Amino acid sequence: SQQLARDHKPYYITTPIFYVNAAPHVGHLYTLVLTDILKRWRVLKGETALMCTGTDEHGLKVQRASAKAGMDPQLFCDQGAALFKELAARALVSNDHFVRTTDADHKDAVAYAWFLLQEKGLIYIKKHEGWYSVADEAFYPQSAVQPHLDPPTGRKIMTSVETGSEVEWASEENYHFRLSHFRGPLLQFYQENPEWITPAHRMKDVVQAVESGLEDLSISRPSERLAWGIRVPQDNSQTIYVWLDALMNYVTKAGYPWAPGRDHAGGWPADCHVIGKDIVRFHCIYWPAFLMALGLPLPKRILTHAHWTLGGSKMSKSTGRVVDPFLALDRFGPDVMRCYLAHDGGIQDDGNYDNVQIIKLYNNFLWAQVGNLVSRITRGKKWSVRGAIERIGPLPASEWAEDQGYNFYNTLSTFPSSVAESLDAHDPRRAVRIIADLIRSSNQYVQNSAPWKKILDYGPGAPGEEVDKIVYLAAEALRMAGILLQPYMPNKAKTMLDQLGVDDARRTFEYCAIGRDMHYGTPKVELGVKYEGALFPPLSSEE
Ligand code: ME8
Repeated sequence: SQQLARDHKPYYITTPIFYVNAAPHVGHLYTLVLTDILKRWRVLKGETALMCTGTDEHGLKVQRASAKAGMDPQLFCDQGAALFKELAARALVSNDHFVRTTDADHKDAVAYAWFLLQEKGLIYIKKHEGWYSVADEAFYPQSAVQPHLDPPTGRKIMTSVETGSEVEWASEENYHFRLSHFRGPLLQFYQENPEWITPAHRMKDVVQAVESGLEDLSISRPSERLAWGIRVPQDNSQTIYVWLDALMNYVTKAGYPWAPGRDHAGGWPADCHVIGKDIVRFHCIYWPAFLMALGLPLPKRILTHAHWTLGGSKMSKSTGRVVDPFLALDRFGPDVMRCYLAHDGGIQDDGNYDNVQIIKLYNNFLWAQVGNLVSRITRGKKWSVRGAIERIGPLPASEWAEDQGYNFYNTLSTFPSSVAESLDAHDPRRAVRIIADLIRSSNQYVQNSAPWKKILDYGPGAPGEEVDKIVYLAAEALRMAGILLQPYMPNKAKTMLDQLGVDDARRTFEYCAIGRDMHYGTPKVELGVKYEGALFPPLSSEE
């Protein structure tokens, strides 16, 4: 099995680790859900997949938040981490790891990396002067800041041009990383891997930033300013920069520093880092440079998504314009929320969060389309899915050529591969829209072929071949859509497949083709499994 672990690296996907300075909001939930959908997609395809999420607990931002709360920083972080853990669980996120930067194994990994960078002569001490943003936990050069009048207080402050957050002047001695050494190797890497960043247009800004020159990076702060963090090994007067500390989380749970021969077992290199577009610089410039410096392979893909806005401006903890994800999960349930976030959330462009749109998606798609088709097909009194399968069996494509269902048959046969293509291209939004379209076409097909008008009474449950064929195709559409909806709505898709009587062992992507499963059709309810009402009951009038 050790040989196996070496040869078959598991698929490894990550979210950013979230700051614990404030409670989670819907933006964090979105990243968690996107990442989980992509992980579950790999599992659906029969791969071994690992997902890591967690919390970023060090740095000035958290230090100040805990002081403001009048709490011991570790207790403050314990509370924050518990909230993010709970969020993941409530949203049915199947993360395998939850990494905290205050974990002992993480601190060891960071200390080891520091030691290695020092050994390689890539760290040196120098006086640093510049602007620091606590909100962004980043240094900015003079050219990247501007004066700003803070309207609520009337104070004149300096802010970052890029993010608008306040910066403060820092003049201190600290350790620097020779980031400038990596300009050439980074540019070469981008050139050889033009699809490394998804969507592709975000690659351009990165290349431009690196081309315009890279300054060495300050990677520590004096401990009297930043006490809450990992101390520089053998120099207690300095604390490691929170982003160097945080980025290392991705290798910590993959087992870094790994024993020789065990490097693949934990999943490194990551197959995909999912991040928001706000932290591209850290993941697409600093992180690959650190990894090159450490002699580690680079992640294979950085999926950068756009933001959720609320009434037009970015949902963000620092502005307080946020939607509480726990309330949203309570109100709509995890499956509906996951579906909404994937369907309306932006990868390319920002999406605006709106309860009215959630209700529309529910009414127009989940209730009117999915729920309706499931109940039409599985609860039809004059036919049965099982009966249709038994009587007509796996009809080859040629059998449909003369049939009115021919077009729909063709749509249905190409549908799984187009969903797969989108998910392989890290586009859960496009994939769920393809599934929604297919369900709509299925309802249309049933509506147009009106099986209820074609019933020939051949005795109980034998409505005639024409009806059997319609029921069979519609059931196949539901079965395949149900299989593909599992990454999006794990619980609802399960109920849907239960209602169709699909065997638990036949719910992987392998079975997602017409005629691949001839065993289903006896709803589990007939086997004694009870349901609580409809799959998607109508919303109460209040909604
Ligand atoms: O940046 N819309 O943590 P963070 C969509 N600790 N996604 C959003 C969002 C919004 N309005 N707001 C936040 C950090 N996010 C660092 C990361 S990783 C080594 C360290 C999501 O708590 C998005 O994924 O500020 C964004 O990148 C992340 O939350 C930032 O979370």
